[in-house]
Amino acid sequence: MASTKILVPDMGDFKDVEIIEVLVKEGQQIKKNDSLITLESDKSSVEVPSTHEGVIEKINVKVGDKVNKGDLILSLNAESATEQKKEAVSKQKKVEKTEIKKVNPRKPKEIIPVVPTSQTGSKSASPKVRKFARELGANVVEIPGSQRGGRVSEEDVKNFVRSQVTVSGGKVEKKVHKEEYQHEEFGEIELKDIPRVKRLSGPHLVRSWTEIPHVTQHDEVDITEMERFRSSLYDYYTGEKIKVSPLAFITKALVSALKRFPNFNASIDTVKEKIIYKKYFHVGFAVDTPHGLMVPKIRDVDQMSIKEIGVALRKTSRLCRDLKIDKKEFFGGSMTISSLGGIGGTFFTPIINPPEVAILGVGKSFDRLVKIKDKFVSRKILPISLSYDHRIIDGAEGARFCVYLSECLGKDFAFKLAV
Ligand code: CAO
Repeated sequence: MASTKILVPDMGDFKDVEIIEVLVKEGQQIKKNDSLITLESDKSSVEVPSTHEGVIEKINVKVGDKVNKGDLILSLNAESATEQKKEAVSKQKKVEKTEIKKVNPRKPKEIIPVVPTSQTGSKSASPKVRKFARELGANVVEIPGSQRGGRVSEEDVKNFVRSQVTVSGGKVEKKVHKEEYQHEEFGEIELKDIPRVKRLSGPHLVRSWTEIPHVTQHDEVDITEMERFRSSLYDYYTGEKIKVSPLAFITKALVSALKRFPNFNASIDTVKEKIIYKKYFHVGFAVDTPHGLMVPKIRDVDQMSIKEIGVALRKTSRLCRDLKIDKKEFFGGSMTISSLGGIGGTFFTPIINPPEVAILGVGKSFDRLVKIKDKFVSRKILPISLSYDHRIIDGAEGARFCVYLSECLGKDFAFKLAV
């Protein structure tokens, strides 16, 4: 049996340094360079990495111990690591086989719908961030990281703490809601796991809703002429009707509005206190899938015809539903459209998809009798709901955006969208 001892390394001037965190457990399999403990002195805090791979047999230290160079941290068994690895690989293969059979015939790519968060127990964060989290009484493992690979930043710690507490009358209280009665006290219930896509998007939605001062403006757009044109489209050679979703026209109109109002195609850098203006037009759209809501982007929509947008919408939503979309396609958007028009309903309050600053909600169009020159005529009305970040867009600009969008989809749509 190969037992390896991991000792406290040479840390220069450090003497009697306190262990403030033990990051591993006995029986846990670790890789070379995995962090084992965090040491903290007056000057800084450092994580001590493992010099070997293996399964931890015994941990010889605990939080609060003071250590020096050469002290024993833990002992590892390198052989059982290899065995555990083999077992894990064969288990993983079995799981993959059954899951792939159930979901689709090809191995699905990693799907992260809105925000990249690590689902593993160990979280990556710098010692400085870990120290900061500890000082605020937060456990870094529970904090969703917004950086590459789910790494937790200082800003993430602040956001997490803000979302966990309420301050009233100068008193800080933890937000914990406990139901007074258990659900099963009222009848039969069934417990199910929250689907993975919903688990991942949940914290992102909470962050958006609690941190961004949302304003939602509702409007009605007269799309009679546009709808007449859309339903009259047919293939010149085959004579067959061409089906293009109203969403393709709306997307084209949105790009035109984004060009006119650059504040809507922007993001806020709260650290550097800057506004980032995007010169590209990548429109995100919410796709309802059996796995949960996904928001992929269609790139460079300004360079596409309405027909091409229609094709891209169909192709991208199919990729989402089949779990074949690439993770990167959920990032780097200008603005999002959430269309419930194919389902029903009128107005709603769409939640902004950060780092974007606005989202357009679209309801189902309906017929309405409108008085024009003393006569009642039937017109096709599209309900829209525009949510925007009030830190960067003010109400007047929101209203102007809606008016312009209405013009782009209104009776002169052909002229407006051709520009
Ligand atoms: N008014 C009236 N009819 C509309 C419409 C509207 N605003 N938008 C679409 N339709 C019609 C389409 O023309 C189509 O009619 P036909 O079958 O006669 O051609 C039908 O409704 C179905 O459209 P669709 O929804 O399948 O396709 P789409 O291109 O309009 O939308 C997509 C694509 C991916 C956005 C949609 O499938 C979807 O997933 N919508 C849900 C989005 C969602 O969940 N948003 C909420 C996010 S917040 O939780």
